Parts: sequence; structure tokens; C-alpha cells
Amino acid sequence: MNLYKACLLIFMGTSAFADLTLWYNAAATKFEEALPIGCGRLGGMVYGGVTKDRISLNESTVWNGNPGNNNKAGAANNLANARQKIFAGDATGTCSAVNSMIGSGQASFQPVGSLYLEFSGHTASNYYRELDLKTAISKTTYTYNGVTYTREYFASYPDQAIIVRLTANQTGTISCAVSLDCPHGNKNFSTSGTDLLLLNATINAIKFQTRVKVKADGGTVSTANNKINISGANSATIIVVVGTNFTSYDDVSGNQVTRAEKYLNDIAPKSYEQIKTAHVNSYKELFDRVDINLGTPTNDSTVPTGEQVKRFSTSNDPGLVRLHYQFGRYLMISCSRGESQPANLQGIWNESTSPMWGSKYTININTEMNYWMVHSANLHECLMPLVRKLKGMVAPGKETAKVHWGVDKGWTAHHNTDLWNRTAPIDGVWGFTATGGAWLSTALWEHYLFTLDKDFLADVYPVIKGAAEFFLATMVEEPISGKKYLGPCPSASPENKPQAWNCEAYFGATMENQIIRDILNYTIEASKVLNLDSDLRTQAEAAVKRLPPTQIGKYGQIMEWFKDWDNPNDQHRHVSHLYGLFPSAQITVRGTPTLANAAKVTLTQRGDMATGWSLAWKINFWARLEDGNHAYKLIQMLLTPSRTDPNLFDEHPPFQIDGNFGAVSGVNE
Ligand code: FUC
Repeated sequence: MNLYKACLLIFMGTSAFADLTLWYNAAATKFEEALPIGCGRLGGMVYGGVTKDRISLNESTVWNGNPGNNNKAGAANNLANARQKIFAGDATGTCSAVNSMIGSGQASFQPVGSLYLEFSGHTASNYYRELDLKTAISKTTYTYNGVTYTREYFASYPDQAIIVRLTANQTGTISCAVSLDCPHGNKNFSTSGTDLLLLNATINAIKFQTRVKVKADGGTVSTANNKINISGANSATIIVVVGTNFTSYDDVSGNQVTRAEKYLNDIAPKSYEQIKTAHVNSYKELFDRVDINLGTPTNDSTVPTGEQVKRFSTSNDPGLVRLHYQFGRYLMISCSRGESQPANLQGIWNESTSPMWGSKYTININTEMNYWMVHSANLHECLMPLVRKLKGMVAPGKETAKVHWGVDKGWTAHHNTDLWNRTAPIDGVWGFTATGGAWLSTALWEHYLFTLDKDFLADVYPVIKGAAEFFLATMVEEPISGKKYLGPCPSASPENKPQAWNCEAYFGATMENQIIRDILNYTIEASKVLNLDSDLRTQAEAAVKRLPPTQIGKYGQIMEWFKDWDNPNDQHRHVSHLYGLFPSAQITVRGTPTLANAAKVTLTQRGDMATGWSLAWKINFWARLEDGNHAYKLIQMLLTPSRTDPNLFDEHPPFQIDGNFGAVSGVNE
């Protein structure tokens, strides 16, 4: 134990260094060092600054944009032409036809602003900051002028509020100015009475209100210049709530003011201890279900968490793998719960008004990866925000099926969606995969397999069935192989392009065939469980038999495309054609050893090094191939500063949460 830590142990009591704690001896200077708290709908990033603390705030429905679709009118008129060009072997013609079928853009997830706490004149000795995963409480403590100050921060699910608690070991020493900022143009700050601060803001269709209330013991509380001033208090509790007008993807008629008011009125009479106890109990109900023992931690946990990441390549500390694993479970509980929106690319933690990829839902891998772990890590309740979203995507997805694919059966979503449940293909030909909705829907069947909850299955069956019906209505017979396979067309392998064809779109990309196989089979199975739709079942059974099989190419690899176009030097981050190996189970070491060997060839050709989420996917692949050493090698590549931040956020780069969640799934595998 080093001297610094020994001092702190005496200073704080032993709990500070108990396990499952992220800890630091300096305030965060950037997002990647700040500590995330969240209760599903609300998120905060805690910086722990001494003279000026900052908690940046998010609410899961604060997005830009407006309700409405992003379909391109008349897109389906180009479909026959695109297919004709594909079957005529005209790549240029294919790309130009598919290009004319791309819809318009999508909205992006937006910050609410930040809460600031100013402690004029403070400097710190014995500074310490932590996030305790066992309680979901972050803490900052330091000594100034002989007084030890402590701040606790958490986001309460039962009370739907972010709480900051200020205490000190001497009475009457807490003085602090509390304020808000907001990066949006259309906003208004005000105060009410002596203890309430309000922010009203509008971003396109979304209106939100933030309310900050201070309750102090002793001293005085007053308002001036849009700040709440606490002076000479013994302790103080700061309560932050946010209400928005968002009701559903097509309804923004809610009242943000009455919602914010209600959250605050409900929590106002409660004591800090009551609020904290309710929070801890509700969190532990989910978190405490799972722990993992990977061996005795090395004494590496005597250095701050960011240092542990730096040292992992030599320390191989099982304690850090466990911490990272449990941090992933913590993040899921904190960003996908109850009435919240599902975890987006950054979970719920975003400070930028122009975040990378809109901090939205990329559904050609990333959102699915977020949720791989919910069942295996025993957090199945956390799937519910995604379940609700999927139900809400059916109607927009039916419209996209009509406008882009000319069918009035089923629903589809392409490679991205947003708060408004937009489902059209966007960005370019490389985004032309119609299996986004079907892939997401596989999580619904998986939920049934884990819970055997028939009521749940009956409730979500229209989503699963609709995803299958779309393909039954749109798949075409190919005249290329002589085998008359039935498959999706045009079809792309996410974001990758075969050099030999020079267009992303073709017939029957392997991943799309595999996803369709799953969604048809799940529909067949679900219809049997529920004793429904025997005609549809017969149709699906016939179609499954005609899907192109997963093929092995000239290098012994799994073929990414319908033709043997793979380049053995292609190190593309998407390994889409191994969907069949993971998350699906179409390729297994014992069931389909030849395909499993081919998957190994593909993974070897693709190489190990990749973006954060791609590394995480590869952990799952190698685990499924029953090669634990290779899976561990990828964990080593992930737990390094270029891929794991000091706060353990995964780096694509930039921060993208799928790598955190995908790694949890990988450890479970
Ligand atoms: C897909 C990936 C990128 C990134 C983005 C959010 O487009 O190919 O690497 O993760 O999603």
C-alpha cells in the first residue's frame, strides 16, 4: 500500500478502497475522466472540481429534429432498375440506382446543459474522487482550511432526479453558488423564491425544463442573478429534475413544466437519507445479481483507475477485468431503465451539440451490441426501453417498406434510427441494409428464450412477425448461381464494399441472409408457441429452405458476399458475415465444424486490432470458437489507454458505449 493510499484510508475509512470502485486523486479535466451517473432517463457526468464542480446533464428524450419520417418519395420506383443492374453485372448502374433510393438525415442526441457548484477560494489537499459500483454513488472529498468537505452524487431511479449532497466535518462551513448553463440558443434561466432555479429551453420540437432545488441544514439559501447561493450551511442537498414534452416518437404534446414540477414535488418532502436508501436499494436489486471471480486481484488497485488501465498490459490484473465488467453492468442499469429511451451510441452521456454519428442508434451492429449482455448479465429489465422502441418502429417501418420497397407487408428499418424512429436508408449505398429492424428484433425472441414469458412473446409477436413478413414480401430469386436462391436484393454487407464489384449493393450479402434466416425461424417458433398464423409459418418454412447458405470461399474463409469477392487483406472493422457465429448460433464449433474453421480463417485474415466495438465483437467471436486465450488477447487490446479511457469508457475512438457492453457480453461468453 502506498503512502498516499494509506493516508486516505485513515482519512476516509476503509470503504473508500473497497473493491468495485473507480477512483482518482485529481478532479476530472475532461469528459473521459469524469464519472457517469444515471437512472435511465437522466444522466450526469461528474467532474469533481474543487473551486468549481460540474455535472453535465442529459435527459434521454432531449434530441434535435422533429417528428416525421425520412423516407424518399418514389424511392421504390428505382427498385426494379437496381435489381436489373445487379443481375446484369453492372456495378456502376447498381450504385447509381441504389443511390437514388437513399432517404434524408436523422436527428442527434443533445445535452441538457451543466450544473455548476462554485466553492469560492477552495483549494484541496488529500483530494479523492470515486464511483462506487456497489451503490451507484460518486463521491468527491478533500481538505481545505482544516475542514474536510465531501460531496456525494447519484441519479435516483425511484425519484427520477439527480442528487448532490454537500457535507463537511465542521458545522456552518458549506458555502456554494449553484448555477446552470445550457448550450442551446433558445433558452431562459430564472429563479423562484429563495431556493429554486429554472431553465426552460427549446430545441426544434423538444421543449424541456430543468429545475434545481436546494435544501440546506443551517446557514442561509438565497437566489440572485440566476444562481442559488448557500452560505454557512452544515449540509445541503441539491436536487435536479428535468421534464420534457416528449411523449412518443410522433407525439410531443406532453407538458415539460408540469412534469418537472411533479418530479420535484414528489421528492421534496423526503429526507436525504430516505432518497439515498431508496436509490441504493433499487440499484442493488439489479446490480447485486451477478458477480464474477477471475482470480485474485494484483495489488494494482492501489493505483488510480486510469493508471490501472495504463499498466494492464503488464499487470494483467483480474481485478481490473472484473471492474470493467461490472462497470459495463453499472452503465446498462444507469442508461436503459424504466421509461428511458434505449442506450444510444453513448448510452445517455453526451455533452456535444454535434456528437459523433449523432449519438443516435446505429443498428447495423452498435445498438444490438449494446443489448447482447442484458440477458447473460442478468439485467433483462434493461431491455424494456428497446422493446418499447421496437414496437414504436413498426408503423414508421411499414411506411418505409412501402415507400422504399414497394410492399405493404411487414416493416423494415435500415442502418440507423433516432428518437423519431426514422427508418429509411440514409448516408449512401453503404447504408443500404434493410435488416436493422430484424436484427434488433432478434433480442425479443432471445428475451422469450431466457424468460419463457409467453405474455411477453404475445405482446411483441407483431414486431417479430412484421420483420419477417417484410422479407417474405421483398426477397427475390437470383439468376446468378443456377440454384435459384431466394434472398434480399439490393443487399449490402454493412459499410463494406467488395473491390471486385465496386459497389456496396448486390444480391444476398451473407449477414443479411443470416439475419433473415434467424428472423424467419424465430417467427416460425413464436407462431408455434402462440399457436398462431399457420399459413405464414408454412410460407416462412419454405422461404428458409431457399435462402443462400453461408458459403466458404477460395481462401477457406466465410464469404462476406454472395460471390467469392473477399480480399484476404481486408481488415474492415465490421465482421458482418460472422453474425452467424455471434450473436447468432448458425455457426458452432460442434454443430458446424467446417464453417467454424472458416470463421477462424476470416477472423485471422481480418486481424485483431480494430475500433473499440469491433474488438469487443471479436472477444465474443473467439469465445464462441472456444479459444479463450485469443479472447483474452482481445481483452488486453481493449484494456489499454487508446481503447479504454481513465473513466473506463470505451473508445472507438471517440467514446462509444457499445465497446463497454460488448466486452461484458464477451466475458460472459
Ligand atoms: C458504424 C461503424 C462506425 C461507428 C458508427 C457509429 O457506422 O462502422 O465504426 O461505430 O457505426
